[in-house]
Amino acid sequence: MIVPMETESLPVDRIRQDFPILQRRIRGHRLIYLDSAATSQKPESVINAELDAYRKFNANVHRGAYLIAEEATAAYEGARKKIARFLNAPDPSSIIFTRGTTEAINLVAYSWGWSHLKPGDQILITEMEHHSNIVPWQLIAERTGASLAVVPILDDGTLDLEALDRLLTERVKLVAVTHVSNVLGTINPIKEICEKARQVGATTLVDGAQAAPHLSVDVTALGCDFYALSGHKMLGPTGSGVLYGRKEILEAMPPFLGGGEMIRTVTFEKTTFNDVPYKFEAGTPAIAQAIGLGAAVDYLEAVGRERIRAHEKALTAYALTRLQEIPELTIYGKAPPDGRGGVIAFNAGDIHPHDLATFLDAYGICIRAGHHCAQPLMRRLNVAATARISFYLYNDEDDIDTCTTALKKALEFFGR
Ligand code: C6P
Repeated sequence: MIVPMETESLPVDRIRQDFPILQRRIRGHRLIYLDSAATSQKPESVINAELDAYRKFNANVHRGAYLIAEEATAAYEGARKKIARFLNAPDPSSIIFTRGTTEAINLVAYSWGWSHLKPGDQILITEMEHHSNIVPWQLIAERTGASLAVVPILDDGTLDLEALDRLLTERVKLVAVTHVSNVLGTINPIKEICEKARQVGATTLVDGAQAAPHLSVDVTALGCDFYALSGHKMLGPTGSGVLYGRKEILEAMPPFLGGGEMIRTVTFEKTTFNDVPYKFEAGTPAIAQAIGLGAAVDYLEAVGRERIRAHEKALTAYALTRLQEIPELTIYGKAPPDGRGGVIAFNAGDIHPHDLATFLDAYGICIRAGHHCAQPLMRRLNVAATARISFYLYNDEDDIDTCTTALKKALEFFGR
């Protein structure tokens, strides 16, 4: 890993050398990856950590009575400790490995939601949620008789906090809110929302899919009950993710999936369950992926999360300035760079975002186009889809310049 610590600014050229895929050329062009909100690229150290898990100590965890099984268990549990430290969770046992944010939220919905919600209760979400933080709650509401209430957004793409105050009544048993919007980039005031939720006795779940990779997340300071994240968006392998839960709440929750590992004793009459976090990790977990995620945490910490955040904030400000040079573009979300993550969604007149993405692909530029799994938000913005660029520690102003130039060419090409 080549990450000098002596400079304040990120040495992007050197960081790029750690990412094998960024050495690729696409149709004769340097690969410019502007879709990290969908999934991030992986540094060599993460790829090697996962490979090593298979090459050197591949065995099941918590079971084997031989050396490589002990090594696999130590590496897997070591990754859990790293993530607990990364999130400032009080205890590694409050960290549950999942396949990603979606599975983490579903775990809470089916375990906590199903056992706690009843007719008349409300689940408060927001208009900017990803489908992962909408659909599981709808499914649980149907089963329990609870209902969904939705905090609207304002025209600038921030949450309507006055509406939140009005909606946050004693009927609300759960507030489930995204930390950073995957479309608008808005960073929500999670600490304040959790504080307000606590005052009415509501439990809180934060969808951290777009926040944990980019911000210094401290679950203790935020005061949330649950925090969900996706490892693959923070340099880790696909199939890795985390649910942080406050230990007292996790201990009181019924299991989600049943099977091996999550039990203490099983008879045909009755099963008793393992301690947390194992109670929620039924079956053989994604061992190599969790170990890879531990290596991703090492990498992010070596670079420094404050530095990454400062870099992305500056890059977002620069990108907004460059994109605003193109009068045909409509940019969605007007939070200032201080209050937004490195995500910019836009449309170029009536050019379909998929056409735009295909045009940019010819220049080796990867952007996302579509509804971004946020159809209710698309409806609020009055669009079917948008184009979206998103940044990470391996992007720089050159990427933005090349993308801006290609967008201008696209407008010419499509005759706008
Ligand atoms: N958003 C995007 O391109 P999974 O798929 O479980 O790793 O993450 C789901 C998820 C949950 N919440 C938010 C805020 C997200 O952005 C995502 C994933 C990707 O925006 C894929 S749709």
